[in-house]
Amino acid sequence: MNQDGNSSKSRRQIHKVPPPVPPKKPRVNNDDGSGGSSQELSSSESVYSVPREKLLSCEDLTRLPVLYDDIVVECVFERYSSRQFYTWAGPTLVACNPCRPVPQLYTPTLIEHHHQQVKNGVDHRDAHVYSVAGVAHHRLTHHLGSVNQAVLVSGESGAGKTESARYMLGYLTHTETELQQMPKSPLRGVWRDKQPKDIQDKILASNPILEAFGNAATLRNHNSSRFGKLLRLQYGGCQLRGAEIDTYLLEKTRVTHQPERERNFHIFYQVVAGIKAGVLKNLAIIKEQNFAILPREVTSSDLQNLRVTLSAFRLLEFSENHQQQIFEILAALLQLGNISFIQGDKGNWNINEESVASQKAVCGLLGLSEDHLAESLTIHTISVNSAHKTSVFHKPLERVGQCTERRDAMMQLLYHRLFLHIVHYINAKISAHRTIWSHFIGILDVYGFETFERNSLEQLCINYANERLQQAFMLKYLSAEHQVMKEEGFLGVDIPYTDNSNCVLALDSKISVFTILNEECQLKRAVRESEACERVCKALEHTGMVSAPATPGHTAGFVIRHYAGPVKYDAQGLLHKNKDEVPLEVWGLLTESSCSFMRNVVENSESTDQEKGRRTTRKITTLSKFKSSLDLLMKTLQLCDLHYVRCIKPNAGTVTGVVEREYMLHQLKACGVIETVSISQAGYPVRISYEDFIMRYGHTRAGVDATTASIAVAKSVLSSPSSEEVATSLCRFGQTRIFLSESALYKLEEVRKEKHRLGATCLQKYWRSYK
Ligand code: AOV
Ligand code: MG
Repeated sequence: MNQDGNSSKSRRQIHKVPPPVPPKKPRVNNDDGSGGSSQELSSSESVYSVPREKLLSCEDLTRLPVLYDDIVVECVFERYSSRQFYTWAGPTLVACNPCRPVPQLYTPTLIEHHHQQVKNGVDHRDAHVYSVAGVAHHRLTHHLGSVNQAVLVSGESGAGKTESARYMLGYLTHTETELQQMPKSPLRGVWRDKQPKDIQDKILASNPILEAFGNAATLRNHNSSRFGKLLRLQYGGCQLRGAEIDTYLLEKTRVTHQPERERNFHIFYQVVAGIKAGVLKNLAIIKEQNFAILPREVTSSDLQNLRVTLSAFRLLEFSENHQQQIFEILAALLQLGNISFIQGDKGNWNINEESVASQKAVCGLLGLSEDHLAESLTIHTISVNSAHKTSVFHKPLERVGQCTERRDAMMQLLYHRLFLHIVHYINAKISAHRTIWSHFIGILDVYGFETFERNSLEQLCINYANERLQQAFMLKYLSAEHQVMKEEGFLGVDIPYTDNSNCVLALDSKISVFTILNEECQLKRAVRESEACERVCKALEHTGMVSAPATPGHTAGFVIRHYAGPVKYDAQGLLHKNKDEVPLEVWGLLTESSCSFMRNVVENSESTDQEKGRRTTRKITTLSKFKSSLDLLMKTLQLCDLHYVRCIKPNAGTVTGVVEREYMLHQLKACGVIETVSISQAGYPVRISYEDFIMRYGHTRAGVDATTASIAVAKSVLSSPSSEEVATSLCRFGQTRIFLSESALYKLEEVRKEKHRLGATCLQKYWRSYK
C-alpha cells in the first residue's frame, strides 16, 4: 500500500544527476557574524535552485528541497556564516564549532525554552544540543522507547565533543533543579534525596578534575581530551540520583613523551603554577626549577585553572591530606622526568650527579630508598629457578635507553594509576546505590578520529574506537532504516552507504591487525617491529583495507583505510606499547614504598598479574584490553535509545573565522550525515503495527480489519479540513506498519487523552464530530 512511490522516486532521481561542482576555495567568515563578505557569497549561484534565505531558514537538512551533497554542505555553511551553529539532519544533530565563545547560546532561558519545546512535543524543535539532551531526558522520564538513553558525541579532534557534552550535562542538571522546585508528586516523594542539589554540584565538579588530569594542549585543540569518557547519569523515577564515569585508554605516554609543540597534561602546569604562586607547598620543588617533561611555558590561566581544580577537589570531599598526597605524586613525577643517567667506569649506568637532587626529592615524596631507586632503574634482576631454590642474579643494564625506558615505564604506571584512583574516588562520591536508581542517560565523549604525520598505537586504538562507533551508527540507524523502508515498500531502491564493517574486521577479527600484533607480543624473542608490520600487510592485503606504506624502507609500518581516510601507522614503538610491560624491578620498588597512599594507588584491584610484575604465560596486551573495554561499551549502548551529535569543525586548525567548505563536506560525509539526510528525509520516528495502532488510538469493529480501521482513524485525525487525504509528511501507510512523524504522534496522543476523558461511550460521536 505504497501511497507515495512517486515522490520517493523523484527524490532519488535527483540524487543520480551529478551536481555542478561548487568552487573549492575556502571562505573567510566575517568576524561580525554577518555571514561573510557579500561578494564571496555570490558564489552561492552554484546552489542554483535553492536561494540563500531558504538555506538559512532550513533547520533540518532532511527538509532541503534538493539533496545534492554540495547543497547540504552549502546549507551548513550558510547557517554557520550567520551564526546558526546547529542544524538537524533528521534526528541527528550537526553541531558546528563556533571557534569563539557564544554565551548567548547557552543561557538558562534557552534551557527553559528547549525544555518546553520537548515537553509540548512541538513539531519542529529548534536545532540545539539542549534539544538532544531534552529528548533523551523526556524519553527516559516518560518511559518511551528502551528507557536507557545514550547520546553519542562524535567528531574530529577539536570539533567540540567535550563542549557539547558539557552543555548537555548543564541542561540535564538545570532541568533537574527545575523539577525539584515543582510540587512533590507521589513518585518523586519516594525517591527524594536529602540533598539533590549536592549531587548535581558534585557531578559537575568531576569535569574540571578529569580535564586537568586527562586533557592537554595539542596542535589541534588547546584542551584536547586524552581519554575517552562515558558519563552515566543515574535516574530513579524521574529524579537524578547520581552518576558513574567510565574512562577509556588514557594516553599515558604523554607523561613522558610530548609530540612537538604540544603540552603535557594540564595538571602538571597547574602544579608548577601553584608552587610559583605559593598556593601549593611542601612538594620538594623550588620555584626556579625547570622540568624536562614540561615543554612550553606555564601560563597565568594554569594558575586560574588550578584554583578551579582545587575547589572541585573540595566539593568532591578530597581531604586536604588526600590532595597533598596527590600533589606529592605529581611533584615526584616532575622530578623523575629530570633524572638522567651517566656511564660509570665499568660500562654500567648510574644516575647522573646533576640529577641527584631530583632523585632525593623523588625518594622523599614517594617514600623510597635512594639506593633502591637507582638500582631499579639501572640493574636487571634475573631469577633462576632450580630444583631446590631460586637464585637471583643482578646484571647492570647495558644501554642508557634501557634505563630511561625503566624510568618512563615507572612514570607512566604511576600517572595512569593516579588517574584511575581519582576516577574511582569520584565515582564513590557521585554514584547512587543500585537500589535507588533504575535507568540512565549516558553521554559518550570519545576522542575523535586522528591522523598525524606519525601515528602509533594510541591512534590505532582511537581510530578503531571510532570505527566501532561508526559501525554502530551505520548498523543501528542507516542500514536498519534502509531495510525498513524497503520492506514497507516506500523507496524500493538502494541508497548506497559507506559500510565500514570490512575495516572493523581487518582490525579485530580472527586474522587481523590486532591478532597479529598480539601474537608478536607473545613471542619470547626480541621485538622486531618492522617485521611484524610486514606480516600485517602480507596477511591482510587481500582485504583491501590494509596496505604497505608507499615508501618502504625506513618508514616501516602499515596503512589502514579508515572510513574517514587512510592512516599510516609507524612500526616504531608499536609492539613495545602493545606489550605495555612494567619491569619487575619497578614493581618491586613501588610496592616496597613506605608511603601507603602511593602503594594503594599503584596496587589497585584492577591490576592484572602481569601488571603486578608477575610472570604470566599469556601477556595481556594494550590492544586486547582496549578491545574488551570497547566490547563492553558497545554492549551497554545496545541497551539504549541512541541519540547522535555530530560535531563539525569549520577548519582543520580550529581557527576563528575561517570556514573551509571542502573540509566540512569531508566530515559530513565521514560521519554519515550526508547519508542520514537522504534516508531520513522520510523522517518518521514512530512506526507501529496496525494492530497496535488501532488498540491505542481507535477501536476494533467486527468485520473491519486492523489496517482498514487504522487508516480510517489516521485519516480522520490527521487529514486537513480541505482534503480527505493525509499529508505524507505526517504519516505513511506501509505494508505492515504505520509510519508517523512526531507531530502526527502528538496529535494522536492529544485525541487519545481526550478519548479517555470523554469515556468510551461518547467515542462514536467523537470520531464523527472530528470528521
Ligand atoms: P573535542 O572534544 O571534540 O576535541 P572540544 O569540545 O574540546 O573538542 O572543543 C575544542 C574547542 O573549540 C574548545 O576548547 C572551544 O574553544 C571551542 N568550542 C567547541 N565547541 C564550542 C561551542 N559550542 N561554543 C564555543 N566554543 C566551542 V578532542 O577532545 O581534541 O577529540 O581529543
Ligand atoms: Mg574532547
